[in-house]
Amino acid sequence: MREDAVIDAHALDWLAERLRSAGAVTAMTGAGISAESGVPTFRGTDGLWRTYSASDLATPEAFARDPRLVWDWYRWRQGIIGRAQPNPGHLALARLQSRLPGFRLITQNVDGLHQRAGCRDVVELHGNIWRARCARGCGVLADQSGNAPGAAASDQGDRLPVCPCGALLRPDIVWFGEALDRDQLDLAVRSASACAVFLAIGTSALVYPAAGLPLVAGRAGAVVVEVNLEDTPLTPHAGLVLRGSAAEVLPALEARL
Ligand code: BV8
Ligand code: ZN
Repeated sequence: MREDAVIDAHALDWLAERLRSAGAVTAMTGAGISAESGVPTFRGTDGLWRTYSASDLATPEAFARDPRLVWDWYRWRQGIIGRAQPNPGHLALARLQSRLPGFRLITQNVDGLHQRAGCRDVVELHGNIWRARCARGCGVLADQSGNAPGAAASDQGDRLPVCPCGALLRPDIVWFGEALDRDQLDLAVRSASACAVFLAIGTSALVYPAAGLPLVAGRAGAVVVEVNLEDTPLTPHAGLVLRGSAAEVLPALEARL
C-alpha cells in the first residue's frame, strides 16, 4: 500500500498494525529529529553546512590544518546541544523502544539526545559530541560532558585537550572520508537486513553509508517508511511517506500502537 497522505489517521493506523505484528523494527534518525530541540540541521535553511564548510571543519585534514578552529566549532555545538532538551519525537521513540521488543534505534546524530530521552543501545553511526579520543590512535577515550553549559568548569579552559600520550585529543566523531566504527556499522546493516519495518526519520538521505541502510532494508523485504517535512532521494523507495515533523508524527503513531 502506498500513501502520500500528510499524517492521515488511516496511514498511521495501518503502520501501527504493521509495527504490532513486526518481529523486528529499525528506526534511523538524522538531524531533522533534533531540529525542534533547537539543534541546527546540516542542510536546512539555518543548516550548519550553509554557514560553515564541512571540508574546513568535519574532515581529518581540517583538524590537522587547524585543530583550534575545529575544537572551537565543536565546543560551540556542545554549547547549543548542552542547552537543548529531547523533544516529543525523541520521547516517542524511547516509548516505542520500550513497547516493541525487536526495536533497534540507529542515529546519524552526534547530540546524544536519544539517550537523554531514555533510549538504550543507540547505534551511533557518526560518533558522539560528548566524547573525545586520541588523535594519534593510542586508544584513549575522554568524556567531554564537562564542556556542557552549567557543568563544573572543566580545568581545560580554552586550551586544546591533550591525551596522556602527549598527542591531541579530537572529537570522537566520524568525519567525511573516515570509516565508520566497524561494529556499529555491522550492527546497523544487520538490523536493517532483518527488520520488517524501517523508519527513516528526519534525514536528507544524502550521506553514505548511512543513506544506504533504508535501501538495504527495502531489498530485504521490509516496509520502508519516511518521516520528513519534504521529499528526499529516499522518497521514491519508500512504501509509506508521512509528510510532517518528527515531533508530531511519532507521538501520533505511538499513541495508536
Ligand atoms: C566514508 C559527523 C570512506 C560530523 C557526519 C557514496 C556515494 C557518494 C559519496 C560517498 C559515498 N560513500 C562515501 C561517500 C563520501 C561521504 C558522503 O556520503 N558524502 C555525501 C555528502 C555525498 N561519506 C563519507 O565520507 C563517510 N565515510 O565514506 O569513508 C572510507 C571507507 C573505508 C575506509 C576509509 C574511508 C563518513 C560520513 C560521515 C560524516 N560525518 N557527521 C558532525 O556532525 O560534525 S555526516 C552528517 O551529515 C550527519 O551526521 C548526517 O549524517 C549528515 C547530515 O544529514 P542529515 O542528518 O540527514 O541532516 P540534513 O540537515 O542533511 O537533513 C535534515 C533532514 O531532516 C531534511 O531532509 C529535512 O527536510 C528534515 N527535517 C528537518 N526538520 C524536520 C525534518 N524532518 C522531520 N521533522 C522535522 N522537524
Ligand atoms: Zn593518545
